[in-house]
This record gives sequence, structure tokens and C-alpha cells, in this order.
Amino acid sequence: MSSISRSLRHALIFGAVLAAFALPAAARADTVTSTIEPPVFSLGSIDGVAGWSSFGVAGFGCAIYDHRVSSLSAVGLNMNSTYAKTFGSRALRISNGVTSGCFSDQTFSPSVPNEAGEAAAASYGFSGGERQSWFESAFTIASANPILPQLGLSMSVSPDRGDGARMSYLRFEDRPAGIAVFFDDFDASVSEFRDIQIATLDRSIPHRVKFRIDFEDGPGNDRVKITIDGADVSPPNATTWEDYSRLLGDQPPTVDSLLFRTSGTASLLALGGGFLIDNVATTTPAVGATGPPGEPGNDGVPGPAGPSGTDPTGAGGGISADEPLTAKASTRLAPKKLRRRGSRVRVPLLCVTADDSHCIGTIEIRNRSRRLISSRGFSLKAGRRTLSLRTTRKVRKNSRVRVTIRTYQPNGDTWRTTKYRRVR
Ligand SMILES: [Ca+2]
Ligand SMILES: [Ca+2]
Ligand SMILES: [Ca+2]
Repeated sequence: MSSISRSLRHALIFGAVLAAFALPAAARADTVTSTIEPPVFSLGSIDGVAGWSSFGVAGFGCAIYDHRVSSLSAVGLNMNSTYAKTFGSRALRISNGVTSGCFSDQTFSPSVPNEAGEAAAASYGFSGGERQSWFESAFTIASANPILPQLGLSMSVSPDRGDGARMSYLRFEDRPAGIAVFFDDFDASVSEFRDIQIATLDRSIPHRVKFRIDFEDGPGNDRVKITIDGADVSPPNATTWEDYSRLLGDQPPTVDSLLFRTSGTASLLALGGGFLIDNVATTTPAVGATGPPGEPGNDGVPGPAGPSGTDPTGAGGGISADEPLTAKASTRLAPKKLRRRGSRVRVPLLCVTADDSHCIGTIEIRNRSRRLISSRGFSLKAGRRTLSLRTTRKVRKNSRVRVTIRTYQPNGDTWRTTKYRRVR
């Protein structure tokens, strides 16, 4: 669907627009951009770098995924090629050589300062700031092998708040005809997802992909626009997954980042190859924005009307009494010592749910003087899980810490437990 010249021109213009966008547009929209270059992005795991999260790769998730910051030369790409102009010297390389059914341990881009979603959307602590009504995100994608198809290669990308509660979805599959792109949304009228192929991309060049989501309060009305290389490839009436959350009895989630995920059947042939991802940019309107924000793309479309006031209503509800027996989901501390590993503490947890839903919540660790030394959100499948928390202070061997776990219930209540444990 794309000509070489258009994509090249797009890539070049995008770079220029991105640079220009940072200053004048800063008053109207907040954009977080990752160009995946040294010295900030070292080779290997992207976990913890400039707001990225990928703790499976760091060894603390369901699997050690093949998601790595890689040099283009290491994947055999000529540095004078189109690739080098678009990607610089490094990119985030993702293959489905390793997969899992888990979410929160896969790779998430940095969170924007102000989340986006409906007024009643639930953040459960995975996003923050002031609630905004639209979200944009863009990234460049290319095959790590521009010549031959990597059959079996597949990856999905979703706007997400940080735990896998996806609000939209694109899947990229390498096929003989090119890179097939599929879009999924949820059709409330038939209570089903639709999975539609929206493009086949030329494997030999990079492509710029953009999500634009406009949130409207109430069901069945969010709007999604997918742009590839400047062309609108959205299917008719493209919408979010908002009504999937409602079907499960929850509020739709907020979004503030992109989730890059490899699930399903692993393709061992793809190990060390896969897709290259770069120039990842996420945007929401800045607080107090009043004018029409320009888009960080090259299509020159004037932005939509700025938000007229925001609703900073948080989600999650109040804290209910400790350990009520009626909790539908609860996360407990497994009866084991916590383990220290560098600046991280590994916390063994047990997620108990009445059905096969997830345990979603937050965990806090405080030291003897009750000073907060670590906190993070989680979304866990039922069963035993080990969560890794990065600590801001050194934790001494055999010291006692206070762990507070809050698990959010679909009705907004919170199940809370606090325990003391030694760190081994
Ligand atoms: Ca780069
Ligand atoms: Ca987030
Ligand atoms: Ca809606």
C-alpha cells in the first residue's frame, strides 16, 4: 500500500516535525517521545529506561521475552540504508520467539503526564494526572529482515494504562505478501471482537503507524483512527474496547502508554529478529489547553478542539475494611521471605479470584521508619506470582519491611492487607 518515496519522505518530515513539535506545541499537548538511542538506551533490556517497563525481560515476569534494544548493525542492516535514516543506530527489536499469556510483564512505553479516557474510566493507579479526552500515539515499525519474510512472526500493539487493560489493538504478522496489519475492536451489538485486516505493508521499508482515540462518555461512542504512512486505514465505525470492560462489569480503562506484546504460539525462527520499533510518541492534551492542538504527524490536519475542562475524578473508590470475606479478587502475600536482588525486592504473591478475572491493584513497601521505599501497580492472573519492585533506598539483609497490598474490586471497593516480612 505504500510507495518507497512516500514512506521516506514521511520519515524525514516526521523527524523534522517531531523536533519542531517539542517547543511550540508543549503548551497545548504533552508528548513523550523515545528515539531509542544511546546514551540513554543501552543495548539489551529496556526495563526501567526513561519510563519504559518490560520486567519480563528483566527476569521478573512470566517469561524472558525477546524484546531488546538492539543495534541495527547487529541485526545485519546496512547503516546507510533507509533504516538508518529512520531509526538511527538503535531500535527496540521485538520478536515472538518467546511468548506468554501475561500482560503486565510485557513492554510498555512511558506514561504521558495526563491520562486519557472517559470521565468515569478507571485508572486503578496505572495512570494519573488530569483526565483528558483524547490520546494519540505513533511509532515506526519495520521488519528486522527487509528481504525475506519471517513466517510466524507476530506482535500486537495497544494503547493501555500499564497493566494490559487494552483499549485498542493492532497486530502485525509477517506473511509472504508483506506485513499484514489487523485491527480489533469490540462490537457491543453482538458482544464480539471484530478482527479486520486493514493493510499489507511493504517489508523492505519502515512505516509510521498512528493511533488516535477520542473518548466520549457513555457506551458505544469512542472513536479510533488508525493512520499508516499518512493514510487513514481505519475500518468503518472503528471504536475502542470500552464495551468489553462494561461486559465484564468494570468501567472502561484509561490509557497513557503503548503496550507491545508477544503472545500465542512462539516462533523460534524469529528469535533475534522480529520487528524494529522506534520514535515512539504518545500525546494527550496539556492541562489548561484551550486551542486546537496540532498533530505530531505530517498530514497537516488541524487538531481537534481542545478540551474544555477536565474531570480529575479518580477511580478505584475508597478503601474498605481489611480483608472482607466478600472480596471477588484478593492479592495476598505468600508465606515466604522476600528476596533482595540488587536494588529490587522480589515479593511472592498469591492472586485469589472468584472467577478467572485478574487481581488488579497496587503494592507498597515501607521500611522500619515507615518511609515508602517502593510502590507499583500490578495486574496478575490467578495463582502464585512473584512481583519485582525497584526500591529507592537500599534494603539491608534481614531487615523487616511493611508491605501493603490493595486489590481493586470491579465495584470500586478495595481489598487491603498489610503484613510485615523479612528480606532475605
Ligand atoms: Ca533509534
Ligand atoms: Ca501508565
Ligand atoms: Ca465511550
